[in-house]
Amino acid sequence: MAEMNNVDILLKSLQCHTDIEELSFLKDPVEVEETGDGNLNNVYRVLKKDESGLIHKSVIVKQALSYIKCLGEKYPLGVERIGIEYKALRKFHEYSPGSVPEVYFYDPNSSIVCMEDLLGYEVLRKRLIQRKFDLDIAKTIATHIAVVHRKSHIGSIGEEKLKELDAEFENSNMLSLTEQYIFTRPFTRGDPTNRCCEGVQDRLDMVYNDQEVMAAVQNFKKLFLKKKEALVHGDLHTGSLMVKGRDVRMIDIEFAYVGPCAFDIGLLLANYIFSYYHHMSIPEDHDERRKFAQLMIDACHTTGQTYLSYMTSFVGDRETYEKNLISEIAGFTGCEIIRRIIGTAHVEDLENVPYAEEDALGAGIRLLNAYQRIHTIDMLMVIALMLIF
Ligand code: ADP
Ligand code: SR1
Ligand code: MG
Ligand code: MG
Ligand code: MG
Repeated sequence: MAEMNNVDILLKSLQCHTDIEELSFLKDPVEVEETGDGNLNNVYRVLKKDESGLIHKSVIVKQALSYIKCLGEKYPLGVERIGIEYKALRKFHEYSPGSVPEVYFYDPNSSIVCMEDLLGYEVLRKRLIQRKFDLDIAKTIATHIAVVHRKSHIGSIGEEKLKELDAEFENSNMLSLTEQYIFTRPFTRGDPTNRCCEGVQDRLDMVYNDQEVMAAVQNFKKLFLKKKEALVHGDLHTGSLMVKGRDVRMIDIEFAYVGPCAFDIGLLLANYIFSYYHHMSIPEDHDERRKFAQLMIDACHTTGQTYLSYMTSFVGDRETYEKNLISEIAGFTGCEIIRRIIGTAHVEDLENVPYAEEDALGAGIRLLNAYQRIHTIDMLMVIALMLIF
């Protein structure tokens, strides 16, 4: 059960919005459960049960804290991000209806956003660990994000409109969080927020002594900060996707900003690759796990194919666009892989699975060494996973 004081604040805020149909049940007594499992925010389910004890009505309340939750109060973080998440939920819905939960209201005083409860949906990362996935899901995810990118792309809306979008989604706190925790601290030897398992500890020189890797990270940090291409999700890993059957929703859009499209796709591919190493590293159910690992390779191909089919129709020189995009995707994939292993924010797929982090680290290093000559998803996967035919 959540802390009383805070719950009172949340409920007070909710009481002001019972005119919204989906929130009218809040006039009656309700229960509050904490359901957040992320690195940054508190997430609550506010619910009313029926006579048989089943949830009858519910909503999700996400509350921004003024510090980085997973690191503690000594690491401040502005709460304005929750306002960005509210705007992004509305914008993503406008561009791609049904791709995100419906959002009900935003209260800047209590730093909360209230949205549809995706009850019955499961976080994709958990499903991948349980081997519950098929390529239609990969296709839907790639389509959701492609539609958002396409509808906000400089190539389709022009420079002036993109500037307006850039101002609307000015998200400097979160940009500097990503700049720090993806592109800087993990690549700084001895940074106090870094952590890694013993096996990786022995391999850290492979990152820090590799001049190409270190130069590539600088290049991708710059690209992340400077390239204004489209409205991007900004944290599109498999913990930011919820799935029920074939239905998929993107959640956790507090990092949204106008940036490079390849950043979203790079994060997504890196997280499919984590699942690949997860299953390849577990000896039990060997054949089934190998099959599932192959499905993760296919998911990366499907993502690339589906995404490109939405994007290449309006970009002019298709070949050049595609080559550049995939090279950028390779670089961002490499950065995400490495930071999840030696930075502060790890992933459940790899942690505590013997050799998974050591092996996946190699994939990140190879991608950052080779990104300039990676122009197809096929090449990206061959280099990342050292596939030999
Ligand atoms: P954080 O920014 O802290 O990572 P998230 O937005 O990712 O927070 O939410 C954390 C968790 O809360 C999710 O992994 C999911 O389990 C749950 N959650 C978030 N939004 C919803 C929603 N709309 N419906 C159901 N569960 C949700
Ligand atoms: C301190 S880094 C925390 C991480 O969690 C968020 O979900 C983002 O991925 C961020 O990089
Ligand atoms: Mg999250
Ligand atoms: Mg090298
Ligand atoms: Mg988040």
